[in-house]
Amino acid sequence: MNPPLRVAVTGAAGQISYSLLPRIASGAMFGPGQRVILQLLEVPVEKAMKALEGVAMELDDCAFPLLAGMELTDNARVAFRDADWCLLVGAKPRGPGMERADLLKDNGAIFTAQGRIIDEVASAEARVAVVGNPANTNAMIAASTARRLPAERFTAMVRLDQNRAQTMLARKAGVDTTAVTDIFIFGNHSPTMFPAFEHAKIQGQPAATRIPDRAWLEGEFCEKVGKRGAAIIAARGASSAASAANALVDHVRDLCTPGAIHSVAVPSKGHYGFAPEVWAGLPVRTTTPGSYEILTGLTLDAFAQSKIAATNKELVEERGMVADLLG
Ligand code: NAX
Repeated sequence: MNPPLRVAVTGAAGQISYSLLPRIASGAMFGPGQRVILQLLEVPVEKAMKALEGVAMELDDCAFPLLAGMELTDNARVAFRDADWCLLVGAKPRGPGMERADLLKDNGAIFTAQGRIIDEVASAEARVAVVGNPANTNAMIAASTARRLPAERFTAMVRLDQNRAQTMLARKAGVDTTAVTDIFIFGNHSPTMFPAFEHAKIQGQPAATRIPDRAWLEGEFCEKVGKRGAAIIAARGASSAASAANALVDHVRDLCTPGAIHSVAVPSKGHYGFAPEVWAGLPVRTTTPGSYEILTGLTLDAFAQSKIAATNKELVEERGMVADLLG
């Protein structure tokens, strides 16, 4: 058997992690033959650390065969030491009356510090996946501090948006979700992101052929994918957790699976009209485990270009708001 992978998870006592950690420990993320050591980071607050102890007790009580160890800590250096994967879930939530710029700055400070420490102490092969919002910009900030690890190793999650779009297309066409492929998310993990339906396929045919309702695709579909997070909060009284954890499992598993084609927020390098220095959701193909190439050559009509321009504008604005934090 391979040596255990060290997986650092921040925000480990939060609601996403509560759904995520059992999935990692059960083998859903790295496969049924791969043991894992969980390195769990929380804030240095008694309540949070106590809650983390409770989570660890539950993981113990699952007797997962693949769980080779756990470390519970409020020290980022301990959490990220020799980590193969760093899953950055913890972030400061937006409080009442808080401006977006303040949220960006507060989280920017967290991700500057964590990016720097990851770069110093994580495995030379470390990969980073950011979930904590604003995820794209947080990934960019963390990557900007790194001197040893290449920027491409820092990704942010747009997979929840992809999964939401996949199910919505399947429902509309009356098919199983597995019949829907190649639905890619472009841009920011925010209501501006664009689910690019024109490349999507349903049972191998263009989605627009199977769903000939262009007004629905451009209107309700895009809007509902973008605002799904708010709809969950309105219904559940809390933000998406199980589906976010599931999306992170998909994000990492597909990044470990050569040939997988999926949406990931990565440094755009100017593809598809995005500013070169922002982290944008883009279609990628995994090349070797943990590495990917951006899929190029997809055509974008005027509608798609206008949607991409809007989400790129937001990413560029976010970058401007944290310019002083970039390393
Ligand atoms: P919770 O508030 O339940 O948990 C967050 C946890 O992070 C808390 O336990 C907190 O103590 C901890 N934390 C805060 N700062 C930390 C730090 N510097 N180091 C370590 N731990 C820290 O939030 P939860 O529902 O789990 O959501 C976590 C993040 O995911 C939020 O930023 C949320 O906005 C974001 N989301 C991102 C999604 C995406 O698709 N990219 C979707 C779901 C979710 O909204």
